[in-house]
Amino acid sequence: TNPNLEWFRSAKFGLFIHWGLYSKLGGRWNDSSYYGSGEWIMNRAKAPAAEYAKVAQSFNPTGFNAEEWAGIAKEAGIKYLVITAKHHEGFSMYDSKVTDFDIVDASPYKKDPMKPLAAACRQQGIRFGFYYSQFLDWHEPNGGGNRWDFKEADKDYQQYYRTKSVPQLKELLTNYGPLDIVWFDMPGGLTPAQTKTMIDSLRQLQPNCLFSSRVGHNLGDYRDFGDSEVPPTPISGAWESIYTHNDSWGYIQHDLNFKSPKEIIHLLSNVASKGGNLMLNVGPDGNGKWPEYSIKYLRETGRWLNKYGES
Ligand code: JFZ
Repeated sequence: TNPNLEWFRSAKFGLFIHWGLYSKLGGRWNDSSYYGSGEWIMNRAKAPAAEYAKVAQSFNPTGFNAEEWAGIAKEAGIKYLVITAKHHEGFSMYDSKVTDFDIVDASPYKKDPMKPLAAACRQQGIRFGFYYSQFLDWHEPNGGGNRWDFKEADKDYQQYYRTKSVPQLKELLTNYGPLDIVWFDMPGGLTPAQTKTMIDSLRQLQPNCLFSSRVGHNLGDYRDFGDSEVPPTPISGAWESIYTHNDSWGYIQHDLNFKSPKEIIHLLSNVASKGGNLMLNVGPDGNGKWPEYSIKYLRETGRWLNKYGES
């Protein structure tokens, strides 16, 4: 068995964070409002890439406070945190030299929030990782998924991997200290052999970092179940269930359907009893603040775990 998995197998509770330009939109594009999967709004509205990119010009999350985020996670009993470095919209939430479509170059915020967040997590003893959408990228002509601006027949996926995806993954695996997880999502455009070559080159940078199963072709280190899915019986091997706190991964202003502390604890014990980890998602808003109920309910979950949990 893989010794890198040791910490993961006893972690039980992780925090997922979806944060990007969609967080600023909060489920609204022009005059339409959307419910669920707020991070998919560009696709659902078929927003032209050039129009959508303008959201960056007013994305200024001055309310972001890395110590506060890590502090709430710690209070909640969270053992690892995975945050979106780049979701399908294509916007890099960190300082990337590969593109200008990133938070430092394209937004008035001009700072890299991932640097202090990685540091604050380490300070709190919380393991840290990045979500990275390695294939879907609706901003790029050669990225996967955007067929409303770019013709499928014109796409060169290899070119996308070579010029954006792989160089960005290398940045993430180089500039943020030791990472515990790279959470890949929605594979595509590569053969098993090509995926293997990519993974091998990334593993060289950080041999101890775990890669999620959605890297594709069974080359990940642990198994992820589909969204909001818990297996019916105990499962051997390392695995994770992912759920979101309300009904969307990315922030939706009009979604207040948050799971109560009681529901979170039931979920945690259901998953833990079958040998897995629960990674619960929170969607901060465009100002960098978590929904009030996410803060409140996660803190209450932590209080319960302190009293009755084992760890
Ligand atoms: C993906 C993303 O498209 C989504 O926006 C979010 O980030 C989520 C965590 O991951 O959506 C998926 C991917 C895989 C499955 C379901 C939703 N699946 O395997 O069941």
